[in-house]
Amino acid sequence: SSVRGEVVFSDVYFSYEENGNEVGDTLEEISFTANPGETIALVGPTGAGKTTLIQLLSRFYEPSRGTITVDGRDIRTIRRDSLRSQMAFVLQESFLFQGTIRDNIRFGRLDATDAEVEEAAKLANAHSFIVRMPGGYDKVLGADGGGISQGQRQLLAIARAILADPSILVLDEATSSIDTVTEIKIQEGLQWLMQGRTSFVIAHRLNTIRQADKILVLKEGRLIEQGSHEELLRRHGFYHSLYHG
Ligand code: DGT
Ligand code: MG
Repeated sequence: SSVRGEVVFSDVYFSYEENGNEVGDTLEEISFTANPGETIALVGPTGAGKTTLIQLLSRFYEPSRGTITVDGRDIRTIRRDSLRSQMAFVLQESFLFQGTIRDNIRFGRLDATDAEVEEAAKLANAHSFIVRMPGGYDKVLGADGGGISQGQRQLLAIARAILADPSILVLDEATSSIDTVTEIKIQEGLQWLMQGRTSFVIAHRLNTIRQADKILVLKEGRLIEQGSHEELLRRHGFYHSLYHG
């Protein structure tokens, strides 16, 4: 079908291992449904398990109990590369490799034409900064993305994700300062990118959280509350106390 990107966690547990020993449950009893196209905000204190939960979704780690399905299929039955090709990641430190800007964007879909790369860069609001740089799309980036700012890295990651056209998106919002103009460009690019895709956002900005279809509130590895911003405020629980400081 055309509607894709349903994600269901059913009673998922996970423990990190150290020297072959499990170190206690990092995630416990995690159950939720993300419907196709929804934006899911993950919130909770540092160490709550937000990043770990996302890593289970991409099979970077495997749950010790419970199941995760994508579009009805247990992800253990999906090859990792095939699973990951359904997903795109826009992280705080987005991954760039040594190569041209064009090739870094094209990493989203290796058979894309130059025209498709530039179209994606325009939709991501990255085109204008790229063409202003010496070399433009052919500028070679260092392995550390040298020569471009953190905000510009994110714009490139958004362009790459638009080109990849995944059904599931994972975003880790920046906490560090990005200049206002770049921040607006990032937000616009993300809005375009997130349309019609299931998006998991490790959210730091209040606006993102308020606009999410569903907020998952994690605390010490447990999903203690879930619902919309309004629903959670009405509960007067942990989210309410987070929100009101
Ligand atoms: P953040 O990014 O600081 O807001 O925190 P979260 O919510 O992303 O937390 P997460 O998933 O990184 O960590 C959850 C717990 O798991 C926390 O107690 C630290 C622990 N942990 C994270 N990564 C590892 C790892 O690679 N090995 C071990 N042994 N423990 C880890
Ligand atoms: Mg984290």
